[in-house]
Amino acid sequence: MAAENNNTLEWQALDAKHHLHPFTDTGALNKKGARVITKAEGVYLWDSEGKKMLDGMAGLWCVNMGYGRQELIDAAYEQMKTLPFYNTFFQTTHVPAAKLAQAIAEVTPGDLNRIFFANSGSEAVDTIIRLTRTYWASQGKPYKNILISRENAYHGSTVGGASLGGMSGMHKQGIPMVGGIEHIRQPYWYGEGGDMTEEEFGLACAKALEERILEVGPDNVAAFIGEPIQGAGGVIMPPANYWSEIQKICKKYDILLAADEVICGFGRTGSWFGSQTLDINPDIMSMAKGLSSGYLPISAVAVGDRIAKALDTMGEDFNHGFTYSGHPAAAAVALANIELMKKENIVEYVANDIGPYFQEKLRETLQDHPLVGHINGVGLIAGFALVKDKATKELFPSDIDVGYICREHCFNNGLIMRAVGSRMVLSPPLVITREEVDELCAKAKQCLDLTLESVNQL
Ligand code: PXG
Repeated sequence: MAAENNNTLEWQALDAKHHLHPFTDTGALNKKGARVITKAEGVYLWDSEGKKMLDGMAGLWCVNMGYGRQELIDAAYEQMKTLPFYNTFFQTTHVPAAKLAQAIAEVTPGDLNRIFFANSGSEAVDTIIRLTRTYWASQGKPYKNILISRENAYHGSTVGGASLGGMSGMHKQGIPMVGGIEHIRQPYWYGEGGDMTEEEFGLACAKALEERILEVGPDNVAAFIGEPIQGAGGVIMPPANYWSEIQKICKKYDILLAADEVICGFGRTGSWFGSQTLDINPDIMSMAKGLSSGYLPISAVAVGDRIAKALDTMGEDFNHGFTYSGHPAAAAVALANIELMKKENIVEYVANDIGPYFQEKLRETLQDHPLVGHINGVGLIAGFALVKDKATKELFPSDIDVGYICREHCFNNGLIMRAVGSRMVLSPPLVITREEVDELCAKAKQCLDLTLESVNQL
């Protein structure tokens, strides 16, 4: 990168010297220099070289209302002037936390009306681990403490979240992980369905839950947890019958159902929560990211009557919480974000207008591309595999990192599209317009062409 009239090289040098990045091979990054992002507006980002990029990932699946929203900026400023911090321990509350809890309860499905605050998706997931185990202990069943999750699930990066998630690369670096966690197969039909129909595969994946429950003993299983649609795993849409089967099994063995809505929540799928789009009735739900459109860190866990009543009657403290649980400035921003979503009817816009437009345009532009396997998604979340052979679904050999090649072409041509192995994923801000969707799809097509050229030259 040439940097004659700005400070890119200086910033990159500082970064290389002192900043350790998440999920990064630091040695490789520092040889190259990190891309320095300096400003953002609407659905666009700019780097320190003045390069403009369409942000097809809404930051990291979170800037749902887009960049530069004055309402959110003002909410943080005003709250910081009035009360920048107070805690919610020791029988204390403050107005933003109380109001935000109510606002969340109003949009969550079913009886999920009681809200616990944390600061990140990972902390919310850790809270689910502790809450579900505490629930069963309060019912006189402390042994009912196993959580069942799925391979290739992402539930965060704390020790609890990484253990619960099903990412083998993360488990490898955290041994020994938290105990009492089991993983079953993921419902990835395109990649793992073999000769089965989608329906048969959906049944088989749900059956895997029942088999595991019986293996470890139903009396030992506290909860099953899943993302309604797996996000970081590559946007894996489960077969249509999957969740209804999973719910039947949870009911049959009296196992709590936890939905991790950190990515699917707050309009992403065309409902307030992915659970509503996929017809899931969870007992407990984690949320983060879109809750504040990423402007400030905040997350929450919503619980239904069953768990709430147990906490109310436990007769002792639930010994869990964070200094910044319900942080006033973050809560004020999240509250303003929910108000803004309502004022702009953003959930309806995703459900009835821009979501269907995006899904259709994506298929129209990319489905016939020689590299593109089946495209899946709903609302403003989508993903597709990059394949060597469309007919056989054959993938590229592991020494060709086709996802990385594609991502680099995207960066260089003004589009942020994330690679998950050989799957490409998209999750643009919910405020994206039709013209911007057209631009996103045209750029994606151009970058797939460049990727094909690159792999053909290898
Ligand atoms: N649950 C789910 C479903 C998530 O997607 C978390 C929990 C953890 O949230 P925090 O706020 O602790 O990061 C997530 C986060 C990626 C990527 O590369 C995805 C996430 C985080 C970082 C990177 O796709 N999802």
